[in-house]
Order: sequence, then C-alpha cells, then structure tokens
Amino acid sequence: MSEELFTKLAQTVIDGEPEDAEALAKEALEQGLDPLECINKGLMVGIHKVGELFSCGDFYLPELIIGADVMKRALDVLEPALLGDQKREVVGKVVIGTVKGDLHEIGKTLVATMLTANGFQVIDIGVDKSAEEFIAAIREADADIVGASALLTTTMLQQKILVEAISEVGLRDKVKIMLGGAPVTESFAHEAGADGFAEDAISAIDLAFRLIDAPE
Ligand code: B1M
Repeated sequence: MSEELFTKLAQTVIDGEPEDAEALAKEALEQGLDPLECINKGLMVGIHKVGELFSCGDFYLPELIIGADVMKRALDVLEPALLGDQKREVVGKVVIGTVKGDLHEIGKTLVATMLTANGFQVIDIGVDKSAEEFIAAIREADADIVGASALLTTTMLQQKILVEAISEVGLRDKVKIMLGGAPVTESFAHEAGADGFAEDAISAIDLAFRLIDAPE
C-alpha cells in the first residue's frame, strides 16, 4: 500500500500535478507513513526522473520548474512532520546556503530541515549566495558550522572559493565547513579544503554531529 502511494507521489512530480501531490502527502501522513520515506521513495524518485527527461531532451525548462514546484508543495506538508516537537537543546549553530550562481534550493532546504529536527539552530541564507554573504552570516550567527550546497558542476567551484575566502578572513579555525549537492564528492570536498561532505540529508546530520564532536 505504501509502495503504491510512493509511486503515485513520484508520478505527480513527473506529471506536474501540485494539488495531487499535496493531497497524497496529507494522505501519507494520515496513514502514519514516515515523511522521510515519502520524500526519498516518492518525491526524489519523481524529481530524478524529471532530471533524466530534461537531460535527454524530452523535458524542457518549464517542466523542470513545474516539477520542482510540485515537489515543494508536497514538502510543505511533509517537512513540519519531520520537525516534530522542537524541545531539544540547541546542539550547535549552522549557517547554510546555496552558492553563488546556483538557484537550486530543494536539497539545501531539506538538509536545513533535518538539521533543525535534530537540534541544530539553522540560519538558512537562501540561494545564489556569495562567499561574502556566507561570511557575514557566519559572523552574525557566530556559527559552529557552515554548509554550502551546489547542484551544478559549474557552481561547485564556488564552494572552493568559499573555503578560501573563509580562510582569508581568519575564520577557518572557528567554523567547520561541510559541502553537499548532487555533483559534489568526498574527494572534491577534501581537495577544496572543507571538513566534510554529505551525500544526503541523513548523512548531513551525522556529519554535523561529528564536526562539532557532539553525541547524537
Ligand atoms: Co536544474 N539542473 N538547472 N533546476 N535541476 C540539475 C541539477 C541537472 C542535473 C538536471 C539535468 O540536466 N539532469 C542539471 C545540472 C547539470 C550539471 O551541472 N552537471 C541542471 C541544469 C543544467 C539546470 C539549468 C542550467 C537549466 C537551464 O537553465 N538550462 C538551470 C540552472 C539555474 C541555476 O541554478 N543558475 C537549472 C534550473 C533548475 C530549476 C530552477 C528549474 C529547478 C530548481 C528549482 C528549485 O530548487 N527551486 C531545477 C531542478 C528541479 C533540477 C533537478 C531536476 C532536481 C534538483 C532537486 O531539487 N533535487 C536536477 C536533477 C537532479 O538532481 N537529478 C537539476 C531534489 C533534492 C532533494 O536533491 O538537490 O540533490 P538534491 O539534494 C540532496 C543531496 O544532493 C544532498 O542532500 C539532499 C537531500 O538528499 N545535498 C546536501 C544537497 N545540498 C546539500 C548540502 C549539504 C549536504 C548535503 O551540506 C551543506
């Protein structure tokens, strides 16, 4: 039954059906399904298919935009369920954003939500953010960790620029740096001089706890 619902959720993203996506997300929660499973086994499958269809020229930019909007509609229903009761003490402060030139926000926002759900105070600075904007936010928040997301091979370079800029302004010893995003790899993060890389939102939580040396 749940598999069927996940498949339907994925299909709403491919077909561009926001109302159906919202209704299915609500139905999933009413059935007691795990919101993270709905995201990973439903919405993610759909948006990856949209990406594939775009790559091979069957879909164009409007379908990409619509697919993302459908996913966001369903996430609006599912993310509050991920957050649950926020009664934990703050374990650390994280500034997170998508790097300059990159408008992809969904993965970054999901990571921000999961970190919040696990006791981190998250300052989400949004998308298309320069190194200077990240640095201003790190200073303002006195952050323990900064997380930078990049979804394009072209904007991954901005992650490296961010690490260098953080060193140049003398903050490198004060803040841990984590990188993520579909094209990013462990070895790229290492070469860029970051403290860690996370493949998905769950590993981002593990990494954040490790970086600040706190028990999960
Ligand atoms: Co774009 N796009 N896009 N896009 N888009 C990709 C990334 C692409 C792979 C599609 C494709 O061709 N198959 C391709 C990149 C190719 C490349 O660089 N190699 C691409 C392209 C080419 C483009 C444009 C250039 C298209 C154009 O204009 N011709 C353009 C660029 C705009 C820009 O940024 N300057 C563009 C635009 C867009 C939209 C704006 C239309 C839209 C985004 C809307 C939005 O975010 N509001 C969009 C979308 C939706 C996609 C795909 C289909 C889906 C991305 C997504 O949201 N995934 C994507 C194809 C794909 O990824 N398969 C594609 C769901 C999300 C939950 O996953 O973001 O990977 P993801 O996040 C994961 C992990 O990566 C990780 O955890 C998350 C949860 O598991 N993670 C982190 C992410 N950030 C992290 C940070 C961390 C840790 C983990 O720590 C800090």
